[in-house]
Amino acid sequence: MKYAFPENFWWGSACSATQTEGESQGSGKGLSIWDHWFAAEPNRFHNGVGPQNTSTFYQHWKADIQLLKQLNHNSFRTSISWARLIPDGVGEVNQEAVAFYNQVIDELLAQGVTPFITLFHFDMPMAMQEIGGWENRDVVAAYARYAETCFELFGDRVMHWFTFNEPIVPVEGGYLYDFHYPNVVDFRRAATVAYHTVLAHAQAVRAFRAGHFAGEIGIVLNLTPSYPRSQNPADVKAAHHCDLLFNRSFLDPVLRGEYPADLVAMLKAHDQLPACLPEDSALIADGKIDLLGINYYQPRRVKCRDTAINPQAPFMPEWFFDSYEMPGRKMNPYRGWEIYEPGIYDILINLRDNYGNPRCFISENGMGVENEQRFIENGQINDQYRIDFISEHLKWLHKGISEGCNCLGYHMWTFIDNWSWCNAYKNRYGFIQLDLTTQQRTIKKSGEWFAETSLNNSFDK
Ligand code: BGP
Repeated sequence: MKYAFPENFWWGSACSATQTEGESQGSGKGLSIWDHWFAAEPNRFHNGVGPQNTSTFYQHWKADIQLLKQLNHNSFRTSISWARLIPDGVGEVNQEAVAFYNQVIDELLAQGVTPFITLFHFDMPMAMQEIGGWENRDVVAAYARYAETCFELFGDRVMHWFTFNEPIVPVEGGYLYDFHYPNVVDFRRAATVAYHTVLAHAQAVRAFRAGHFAGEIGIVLNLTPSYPRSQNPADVKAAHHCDLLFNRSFLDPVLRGEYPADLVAMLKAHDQLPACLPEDSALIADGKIDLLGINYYQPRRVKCRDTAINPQAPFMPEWFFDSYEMPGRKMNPYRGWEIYEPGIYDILINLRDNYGNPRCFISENGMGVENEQRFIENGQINDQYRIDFISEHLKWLHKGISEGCNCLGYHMWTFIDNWSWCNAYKNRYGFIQLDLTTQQRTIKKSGEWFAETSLNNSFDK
């Protein structure tokens, strides 16, 4: 069967500044929380590999953009590093960074690859973290100024902006589950961070609209459909709570301009609401987006709790649910994530039916695999598993589009194998293999498959 996609469908991949640029301590860049945390606790990072030398895009951007072209990308998402552009978070702009991002954007355009630019991908400048990070409203204002600076510097050429990538991840990692700096475990502080991130997003959208910049502005959210173990009302309720906490906490403000009433009620009942100012709701209403990026890796399967809550333990999302391991689920054992292709379709249908069918695209989907060298045949990684992963997801995406969903493209995570935060280079996601010693780049079989698919705007299966 042939799966053909709409005209001008976006085919590409995504990455982020911290994970690819390297040169994290030079060229005028300020430190981010990642540089600081690695210096303090290198043991937290797989094989002690930190953010200094990630994939050397800062040196090899020109050759790498050639490779993008070779993969027939018509679009590509990366992020601007706030700490590189404005080393102290506020104040002076680093001209070397301006020159670097200008070159990258210009070269992408020259090669016919549309740049999609994210403004914040987990990388808080350390100077901003030192004054409280997202817990401090001054940082919200500083972020809005940084966003405006980016629109002014690059907005004549960048037509697709994203305020945040997966804004819930720094909330979960940094303030609940101890996998990002500052390793706080405190729900109310987490809720404040999430709330201020939404305000920061809305401020940036306001600045974008007020400046009448060309193009469009959106956000990238990791949406994890919540599936209950059964239709028992207790399980269904657990799934509803997860949906409120992990999806709708960002999805509703950016698409509907307000928070779900049940989420607010739920946090209020547990005395976890952040401090709100009267003018906040008008600001949030102004944060409605033009384009939604959807990152989809895995579903969330839940059931109602089997055990009573320990009243001494910190208040956590898990007070409302237990994770459920569905028998027979398909796993990516390297990352420990379930692979469930219909999830992509369920997300799109939910957006179509409950959110007015917004303009959206899949901004990340991917499969991290360990020790891929074992699949080398004639000098190339034969990653048939990745081709199967992509094509099975694309089938469901195709079904969504054929049923009217407004999905405009598909970007893979990622282009060249890159640095996965605390997992460093453990799991490889790229279309292109990276030799960490020589920095040599070699296209994998999936890269060739994707180039072909993008060229034909279709694939057969
Ligand atoms: C997403 C992030 C990416 C990327 C990817 C893969 O959540 O937007 O930055 O890293 O996941 O996950 P990981 O690197 O943790 O394996």
